[in-house]
Amino acid sequence: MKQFEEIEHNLKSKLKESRYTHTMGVAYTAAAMAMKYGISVERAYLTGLLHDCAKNIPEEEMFMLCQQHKISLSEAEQQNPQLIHAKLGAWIAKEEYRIEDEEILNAIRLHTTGAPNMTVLEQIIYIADYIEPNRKPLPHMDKIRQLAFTDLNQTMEVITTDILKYLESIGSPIDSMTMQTNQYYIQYNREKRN
Ligand code: DGI
Ligand code: FE
Ligand code: FE
Repeated sequence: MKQFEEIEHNLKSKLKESRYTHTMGVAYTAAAMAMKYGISVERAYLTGLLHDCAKNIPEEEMFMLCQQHKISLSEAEQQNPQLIHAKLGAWIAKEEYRIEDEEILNAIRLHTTGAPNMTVLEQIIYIADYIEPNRKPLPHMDKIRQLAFTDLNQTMEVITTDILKYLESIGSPIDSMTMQTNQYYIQYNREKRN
């Protein structure tokens, strides 16, 4: 998108090529989902662009930046530094990219673990991150991609359930927020059915 050319150019220099490709995939997928769910296409695209802006910062530097700027880290984040890019990304979006829209910053902050009761934009970014066309094929991806354009709350349940299964299978530490997100959407969808 023309108005975001400068950000795109900047991200291209900061991210690995495959990460930049993924980033563009998330931006366009989020834009398409915004059309379907009736929210701002520009905001969805911009959030997609920035969601992984901290992804290729070396681990030591991530820890240093968090300490410097008093960004507190959970147990799981300390054990698994890959999780930090979400929080740190929100900080960079604000300080370096001058984003002041709190919902955009929150969508970046929550894009890895999710959270209970997310807004439509937050859900779209979380889901677009998982389904964008450049993602390597994951279990029942075709179904999830269809569901993403049918029902956001159900998609949240399916994706978080798959992620938890995967993390358990590889014995990776699970952030309590990932757990809470899954439980929230299971409960939400159950109540809606009744
Ligand atoms: O940055 P991306 O690769 O585009 O995707 P992402 O931000 O969703 O994060 C990558 C990984 O984080 C993904 O494989 C799922 C994983 N993840 C989500 N919640 C947790 C988690 N990993 C751990 N260890 N613990 C979690 O609670
Ligand atoms: Fe990410
Ligand atoms: Fe991503």
